[in-house]
Amino acid sequence: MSLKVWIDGKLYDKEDAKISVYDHGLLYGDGVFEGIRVYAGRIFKREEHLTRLWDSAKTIRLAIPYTRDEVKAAMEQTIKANNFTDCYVRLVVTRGVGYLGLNPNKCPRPSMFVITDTIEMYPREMYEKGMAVITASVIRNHPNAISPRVKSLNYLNNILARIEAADAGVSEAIMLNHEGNVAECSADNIFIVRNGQVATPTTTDGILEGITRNAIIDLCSRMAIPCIEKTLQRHDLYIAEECFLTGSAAEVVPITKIDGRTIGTGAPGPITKKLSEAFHRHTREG
Ligand code: PXG
Repeated sequence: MSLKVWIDGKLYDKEDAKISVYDHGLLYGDGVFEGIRVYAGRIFKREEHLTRLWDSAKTIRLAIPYTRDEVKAAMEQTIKANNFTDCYVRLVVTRGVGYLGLNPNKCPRPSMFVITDTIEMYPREMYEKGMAVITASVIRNHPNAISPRVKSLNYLNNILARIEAADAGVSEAIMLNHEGNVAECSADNIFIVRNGQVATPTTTDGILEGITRNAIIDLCSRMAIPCIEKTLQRHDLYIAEECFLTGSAAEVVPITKIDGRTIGTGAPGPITKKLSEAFHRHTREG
């Protein structure tokens, strides 16, 4: 049976799930998206993801042509049609079909689609042994251009950072912001640990405010692990005792090498392990 994809109210077989070459999402990257996980049949942090989708759309002046309840129903319908209990959900809203030329007013109706599928970001081994990363030369979006807080359909800076990572023989790249401070990775937020304190860049340091990031901050508070949001420089990364990445797809990934420097002992650290285990428990609680 073919995978079913929801496009504007109808389910299509994956092979037939197509959008127009005149859609401005494709022509100009004019649109927004969300990447969500389903654990044991429950859509993890559903409300947070929907809020971020609507916030992203608001900033790019895109009116989502469905209510929140309709989008929830579309997700449920697509997950059910594919018999998934654990999967990844991609919500995409584009400006819709228009003409050549930027003018968004010539796109009468935004398009929306929902893909449910499996996703594996990094090999299993990296979760156990840790991952090496580099810092990329390409920076995260300037906050006065399209804000990095918007999950837009233009990920070119992030993709260029990933190409730099691949050239260096590693799986991920840390991106700095326009001031040269640490922002985040291509599709994950970053945390460090030093002297028992967890730290992550602030939401104004040029990052997407990750939902997994926020879950980790909450877990730290519940577990009485000190955690602060503060501006970090590359030096802070190099001298960290532990480092890890967080994201809906990646979950919690230990980082053991940055730009050739071994982090801590070179193995995933105790606080990283504790938080990763707590996160996995949390995904099953809802
Ligand atoms: N930063 C960026 C730039 C992201 O794109 C995150 C941080 C982590 O945010 P969440 O809310 O997921 O904790 C993201 C998320 C994909 C994919 O298919 C990408 C993301 C999430 C899920 C899937 O590449 N990016």
